[in-house]
Amino acid sequence: MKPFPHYSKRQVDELDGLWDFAFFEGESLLDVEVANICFKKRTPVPAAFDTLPDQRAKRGTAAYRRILQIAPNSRSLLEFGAVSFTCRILIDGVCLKEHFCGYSPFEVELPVSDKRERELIVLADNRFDFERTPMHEAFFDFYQFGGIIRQVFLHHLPGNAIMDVHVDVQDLGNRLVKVAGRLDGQGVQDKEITITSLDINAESATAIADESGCFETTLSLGDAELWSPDSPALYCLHLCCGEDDMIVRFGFREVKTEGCKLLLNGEPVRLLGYNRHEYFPNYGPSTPYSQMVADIQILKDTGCNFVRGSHYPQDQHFLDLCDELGMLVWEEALGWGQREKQLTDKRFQEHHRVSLEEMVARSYNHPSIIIWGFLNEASSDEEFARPIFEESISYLRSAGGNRLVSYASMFPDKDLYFGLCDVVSINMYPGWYGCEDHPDPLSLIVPHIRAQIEKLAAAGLDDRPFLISEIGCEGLRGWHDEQRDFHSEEYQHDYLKLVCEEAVANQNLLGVCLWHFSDAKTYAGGRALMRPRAFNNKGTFDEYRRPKLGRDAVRSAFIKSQS
Ligand code: ADA
Repeated sequence: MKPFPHYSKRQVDELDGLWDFAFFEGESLLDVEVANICFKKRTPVPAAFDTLPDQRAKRGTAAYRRILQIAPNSRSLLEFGAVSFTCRILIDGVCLKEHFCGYSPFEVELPVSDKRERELIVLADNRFDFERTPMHEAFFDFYQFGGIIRQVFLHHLPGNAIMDVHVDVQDLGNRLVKVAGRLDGQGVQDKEITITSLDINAESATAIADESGCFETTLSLGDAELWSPDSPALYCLHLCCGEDDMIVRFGFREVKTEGCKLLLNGEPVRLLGYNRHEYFPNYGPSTPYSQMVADIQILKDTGCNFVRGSHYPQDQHFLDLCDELGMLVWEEALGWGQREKQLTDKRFQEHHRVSLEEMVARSYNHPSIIIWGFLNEASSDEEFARPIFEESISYLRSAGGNRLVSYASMFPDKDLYFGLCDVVSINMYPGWYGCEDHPDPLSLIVPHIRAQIEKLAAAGLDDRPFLISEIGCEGLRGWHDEQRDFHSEEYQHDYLKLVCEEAVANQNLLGVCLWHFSDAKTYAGGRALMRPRAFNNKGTFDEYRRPKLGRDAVRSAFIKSQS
């Protein structure tokens, strides 16, 4: 199944299935001699190769091969959902692309050939190597898997192909949308693109491509309903030009801030939800589609309207589901705790910039995404971070459509860039980290939240919404303790109860995004010292989505706030 956009004329092949495979343990993709690879094995795509028994937990370079059937002398393009960490894409032995962020979607156009059979080789290297892949670091508090972790599609393109279509709501009241895109190919100037609604009986619009192929027009869909979590109305537009077409899906909604409130379609909304890692046992980051649906059902059942895709761009299937089932989303680029070494490194800066562009390009039309984020818990308290923070914020503002911009900070008292954001977002762990000698750590939580609100007001930052972007504590499922001590389900229950009741009652908060939805695998070896089972156990659900005691506390606070 293909996530949106869809096509009815253009042929798009799903390349799911068994690919030829070889694995070079410990080796960099630079050291693998492609011409000499002996593809003795077969492996499934999509999947993280290091979740499979043959390579479980190994690091090195995986080589994948697949023969593509493409009509001779015709255009074609490969769409990759994500290849982790760093990869090379080769066609008929020639490297067409190197890609450096393991969670970002990207595309590669193939050179035209008179051959029908084309050999695709993908090299995916999951070793940590700052010099080559500075976006991925071993210190991130989540296990980073390798391989072709999301779906791959082969687009058979006509001479002129419709690309990069963005739909923007221009006038919510009149249900007016602007549709912009690009016709790619030779002699595109003056070509007509017709745009028709597939759901609403409205007049089609026509756009004319300029000399660079760009086109833009507006369309009014008079009877359309608004999109919201409670009523996630979606509409499809069919763009046609000659032999090519594209079906884009969008929703009518508007997000903005007014003082410390967030308004969705003019109505204030509180954000109540979870941070979620894309992780399920045995599949790692390649969560099955049905599990994504289950996760959204669980989130809704717990009274949530909001999910933060921590800490990387989400699978397009998950975002499609959030659009369809009605879940507000914070979508962020890959980042975790980067410091001076990374933030001032030219390669890191370049890869980060590309990953923001890839995220925005691919996720633009999802009405569910209301916040763009980036660089979770990076050094936002330091001047050396100014260029990357300023550039990222200004890029997301100008290119990101109708969305708010934020980042999750761990330096609330010294943060330098809050003033540039639409929403101030703070990760905090009162009553968990740093309270070793306190007799009653739970008593720290509510005062800490309230003090934070006062500090933001004193700094003049109460003119915009304040979101608790992370808060939580560990609870080991099945570990019960009469003393309700650390790591027990009881302590986690009491913790979440205090947090959620405060979050729904305190009018100075935009809401809370709990850390986190379900337990997820993290550091291996010695780095797992503070992480029993080598998992981040702060999930309200364990890795199989079995609820812990805290679920009821969250649910009753969140659901009460809806009534
Ligand atoms: C941070 C970080 C999370 C997780 C959390 C924790 O806030 O953003 O990814 O590591 O801490 O569990 O300590």
